[in-house]
Formats: sequence, structure tokens, C-alpha cells
Amino acid sequence: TTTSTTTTSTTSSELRATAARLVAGGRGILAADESPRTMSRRLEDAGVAPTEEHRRAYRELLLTGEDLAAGVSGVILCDETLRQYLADGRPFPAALAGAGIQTGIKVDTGTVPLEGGEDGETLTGGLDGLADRVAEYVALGAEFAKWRAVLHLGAGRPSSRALEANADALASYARTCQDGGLVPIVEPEILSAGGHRIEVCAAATARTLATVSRALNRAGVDPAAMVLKPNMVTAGEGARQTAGPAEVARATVDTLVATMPAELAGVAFLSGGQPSAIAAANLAAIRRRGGPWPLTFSFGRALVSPALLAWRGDPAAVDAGREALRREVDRAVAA
Ligand code: 5MM
Repeated sequence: TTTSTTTTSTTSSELRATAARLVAGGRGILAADESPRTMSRRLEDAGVAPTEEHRRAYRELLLTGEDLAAGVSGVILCDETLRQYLADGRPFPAALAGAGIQTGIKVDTGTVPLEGGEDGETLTGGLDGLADRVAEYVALGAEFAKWRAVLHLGAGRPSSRALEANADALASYARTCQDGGLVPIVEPEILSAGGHRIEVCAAATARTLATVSRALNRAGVDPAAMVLKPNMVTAGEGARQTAGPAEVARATVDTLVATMPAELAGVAFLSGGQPSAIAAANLAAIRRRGGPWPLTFSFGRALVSPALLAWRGDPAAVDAGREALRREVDRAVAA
């Protein structure tokens, strides 16, 4: 018993240190974990053939830019990229570690329709065999993981059923990761589609985070060894009246403070389809307002979309793609 207690507490302090490193010093996380299907769609939209090699080459472009570690503490990969190699033969996790960047892995398996849910509601899956996959990912060099729950807003959504089911899944995932040696990133995303006012998003985000917080607590997840990845509280994409950065910051920080434990290692926001400049301006205002935790970014599209458009599969445009990424990372860090 003594041995196992000692082992657990050592592991837990290592996990806490890993989580703290991910959100320290203004650096943030790059979400480059689009599944092969999503990545293929994005490549096609940019006029690039959706092959495994193009997905690999694009990730190599993103992750091997000079001094990426100045602004990026960790990169989230999908299973395919985690097992791929750079042109020089190094596996992606080894190349990232060599550059001073932690490797993350998306472990959810995507969404399925939620039985008994409201229109279009889903449950994120991936708990089957998760402990074994976590063990394999640790062996392959991953230090943290990500699971994204997707919630809709409007027309009775998010329903209590969707909230409870997704929060329970997030909590089981987080506990399994911590038990297996990975820091979980817990991502309950409320999609920004709709014409709602910011107050509506604030209320839904508060209900969501309170439900997630209770589920994490019930599952015995250590808040100091995880990172929360929430949406910012904003008006809907199609709202007639948008909310400026100061209003977004106030609503976002107040909602987080009211619902999440002060022991959390940190908060890393998703960009949720906001244009890069707006995501960065909102993050800057959120940081100025401040909270009991480090506040940073875990952006996907807001960081990589300009890079993909600059590259478009042209080997001669790799540097242009890297510069585009660098500009967006600098903007998010400076925020
Ligand atoms: C990068 O996209 C991630 C998921 O891709 P799949 O839908 O193919 O699994 C996504 O979870 C992303 O990490 C988050 O939504 C944050 O990305 P944004 O673009 O919202 O910042």
C-alpha cells in the first residue's frame, strides 16, 4: 500500500508540473489534431489533394518552424500524425521534444448522435479501451491528451441530457488519463453558431462548466493536473449586435471564476472559428482582466488557417506557410 501511494503521489506531482508548463509564460497550445477526415476536407478546400503524405507534409511545415517553442508550449496531434515521421526520419513526438515542445494526443473518437437529445445533439465517444491507448501513447512520447465535447446552443439546447452525458464522458476520460500518466485537456465547446446575444452564451457556458466541474469532482480528477479548454463567451456568429473584447473578457472570466475550482492548472481557450485577429484581441482582453489561473490559447483554426492558405501544397511555399503561422502565434502570445 505504501509503495502504491508513493508512486501515485509522484506521478501526480509530475502531472501537475507538466500541466503547469503547458500554460506558463504566456505560451500556448497549438491544436493540430484534425482527424484525417477533417484535415482532408481542409486540404481540399485549399486546393490540395487529400492524401496521407500531404497531411504529413502540412504538419511537418507547421511543427518544424524555427523557434516555434518561443510561443508554443505544446502541440495536439491526432493518432495518424503521432505515428508519422519527418522527412529526416524522426518521429513527430521526438522532433517536438527536441524543440522543447510537449506532445499532446487527441484521444476522443468523435461524436455520435445522442439518444434522447435535442435536435443534432451528440455525445463524444472514445472511452472503450482508453486506458490501453493511453499507455501506448505514453510509450510513443505523448505527455498530454485532449477530448472535445460539442454542445449546441438554441432550441432547447444544450439539453440537460447532453450536458450530463458529455460531462460524465469528459470526467471519465480525464480520470483515465491521469491514472495512466497523461495530463488531460478537458474541452467542452459550445458552438458559436446562431444569432444569440452574449448573455445567452454566458448562461449556457455557466451551466456547462458547472456540470463539468461537478462531474470532474465526482470522478476524483485532480484539477491541478489538468487544463480546461473552454469557448470564450461571445455573441453568436450571426448576432446583429456583436460583443467587443472588454465585454467578452468580463463575461468569460466571470463565468469561469463562478464555476471552476481555483486549483485548476490553467485555462487554454479554443478559437471556435473566430477570425485570428478577433480571437487574439479577445484573448488579450481576457488576460488583462485576469483570473486565479494562467489564461492562454489552445487555438486550431485561428493559428493554422493562414498557414494552410499560404502553402497550398506548394513545396516552394513552405517558408511562407511557416511565416504565416509564426505571425499568428506571435499575435496570440503578445495578446
Ligand atoms: C483542430 O480541430 C480539432 C478537432 O478536429 P476533428 O473535429 O477532426 O476531431 C478541434 O477539437 C480543435 O482542437 C478545437 O475545436 C479547437 O480548435 P479551434 O479551431 O476551435 O480553435
